Amino acid sequence: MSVALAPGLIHHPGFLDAEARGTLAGQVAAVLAEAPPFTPTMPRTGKPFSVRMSNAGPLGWVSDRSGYRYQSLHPETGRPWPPMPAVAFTAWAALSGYPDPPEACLINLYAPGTRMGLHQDRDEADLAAPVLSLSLGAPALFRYGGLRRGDPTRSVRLMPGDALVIGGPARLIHHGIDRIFSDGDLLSGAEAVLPGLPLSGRCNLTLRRVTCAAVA
Ligand code: MD6
Ligand code: FE
Repeated sequence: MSVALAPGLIHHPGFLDAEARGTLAGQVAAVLAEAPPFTPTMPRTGKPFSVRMSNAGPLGWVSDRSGYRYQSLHPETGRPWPPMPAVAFTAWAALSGYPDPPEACLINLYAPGTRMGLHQDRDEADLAAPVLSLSLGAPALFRYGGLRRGDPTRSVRLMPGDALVIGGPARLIHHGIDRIFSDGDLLSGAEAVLPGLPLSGRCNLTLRRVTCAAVA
């Protein structure tokens, strides 16, 4: 079952069942053991994000005083990012509608009370590919708007196991996370603690194509 929230913005509630969520959580824990979460900082100001991050796959998204970019090495360990979780890779094949495999898997870790401000994902050279998001752990309130920052917004609750595809005419919409629901919120299906991960709260994976395929 899937729901078009807007043209190009497709929500797949419960895409990962409990078994797949458990497998993915274990695969994410293995990535984090090799590529520990880091705290990105804002370009120019150096203000820390409240969300911690890591990456898997050939390229990882990082942010520091010099800007946002993709790079092949962890900013603190200097080692390559680990391979992408297999469950995430399979989800891309099923949902992206894109012929080539993802190049980057950004892992966002939200402790209770953290949020992510309204932003666009536009650091990728290939905007023909969608971004695929997979959610684990605590539910979150996802806000989405339009191509202009001031456009009206709506919100949808992302539950553990939900997939969200942002592509086509929605590829550059503004979006963010307003709220992580905690233990006290008593939502059915909530998993307040992520098994195997060094954090309670929420984990979101976003899979992306970064580079444009070479023109033959
Ligand atoms: C999050 N997601 O769900 C933040 N970006 O934690 C994103 O920023 C996002 O869900 C691009 C495409 C899908 C997303
Ligand atoms: Fe985003």
